[in-house]
Amino acid sequence: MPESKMDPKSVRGFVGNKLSFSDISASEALKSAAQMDGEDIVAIVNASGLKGRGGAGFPTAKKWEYARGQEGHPKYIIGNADEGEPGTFKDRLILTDFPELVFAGMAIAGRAVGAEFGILYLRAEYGWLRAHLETAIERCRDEGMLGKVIGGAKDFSFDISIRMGSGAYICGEETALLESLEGRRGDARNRIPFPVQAGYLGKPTVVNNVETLAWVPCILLKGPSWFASRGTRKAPGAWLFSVSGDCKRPGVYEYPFGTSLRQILADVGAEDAKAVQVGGASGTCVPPAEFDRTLTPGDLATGGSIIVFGPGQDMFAVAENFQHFFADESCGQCIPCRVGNQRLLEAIARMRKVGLDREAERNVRQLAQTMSVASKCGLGQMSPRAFLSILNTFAGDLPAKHA
Ligand code: L3W
Ligand code: SF4
Repeated sequence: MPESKMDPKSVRGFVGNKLSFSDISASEALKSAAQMDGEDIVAIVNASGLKGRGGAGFPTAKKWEYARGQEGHPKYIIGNADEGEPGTFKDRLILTDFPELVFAGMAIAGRAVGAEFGILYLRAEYGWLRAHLETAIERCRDEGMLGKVIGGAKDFSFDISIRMGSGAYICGEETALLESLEGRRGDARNRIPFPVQAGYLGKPTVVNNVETLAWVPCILLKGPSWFASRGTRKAPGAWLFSVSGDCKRPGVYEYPFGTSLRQILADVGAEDAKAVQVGGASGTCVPPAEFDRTLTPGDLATGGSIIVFGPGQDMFAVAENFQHFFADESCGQCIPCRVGNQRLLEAIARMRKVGLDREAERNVRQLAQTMSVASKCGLGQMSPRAFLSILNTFAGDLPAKHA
């Protein structure tokens, strides 16, 4: 079927449990934001403890506070919908089922920092969602949720346009995304300056993940203590997880931070898992002895994705598959990532043929270490992680070393 004809609702996938978003009215949240000034909004988001859901967990209120304090104008709010981490599809569900919450979150962020214009940067592979999202934007304009007078407040103006991604994983990294938005190749920029200081067109810019934005109207309506009452002290709130792989009930699930991996595996029908990849290809591969670990930044950091590997899986085939992805997606700008990912791929392929000896293991660990410290952006820094965690636990999946 041509992509333009795909019905978002029919490909949205299975929702495993009740999502908090389903009870929230974006319009009511905007009316409530219209009664507040930017400082009040930042204070409420700060009290909730909301942290970024794009993978790094940076405090949302702090980012907004920085942007609010900048002199430059105009300011911009970017919704990062370039969801490209393998095994991750929770933002797609949010865009399908709750687009108004994302747009309301962007408008509220705009009121908080003093921005009147937002851009949703939509993953190229989600092009079939564009018409659905444009219709939702039109509906928001018609209902006074976007435009010149939002929630009845004459000083609350915000509008959004959609821009398509470039089909490259690196463009999910915020500075590469900005390059791409400005019409250049999606190469990561050096930070400092951070986007809040000099982002889109050199102006103060907040880049937030889709899910982060969707939580904002929930926090405004239900209160920061409602949000913080779930999760842990250090990681308040809940997160949406994309669960895929060898399990009976793959789909999107909402869990508070601090939920154990074992609990999730029971819910999705994967008690016999051989391993679980937490955080997509850039994440960590967890063996059964560690299934009591919890999904929380201090323990298992997660980009919202869980891939289950059943008893029959060869974990080095998995590592090779992830490595192919990184070698392919490296933007090529810096040597540790460009060359390192290719070398790592060759090393894994060789190990799968001839096994592993001490020298090969030492070399490959050194290479991985260099890549994680010397690569310019998250892609190169994180890319050896899955392989290393597989090497630490599943070396038994390799053939015995030949002389
Ligand atoms: C102002 C400071 N802002 C940090 C901001 C920064 C960014 C956020 C996190 O992502 C993970 C990795 C990738 N003043 C600031 C400041 N910020 N210090 O906080 O920054 P950071 O450096 O902790 O992490 P990072 O390098 O941005 C690392 C993954 O993010 N990644 C994300 C992709 C996300 C999507 C998506 O949301 N659709 O694709 C890409 O590399 O895997 O795990 O905003 O500016 N002093
Ligand atoms: Fe490009 Fe990789 Fe360097 Fe990032 S780490 S700038 S993706 S080559």
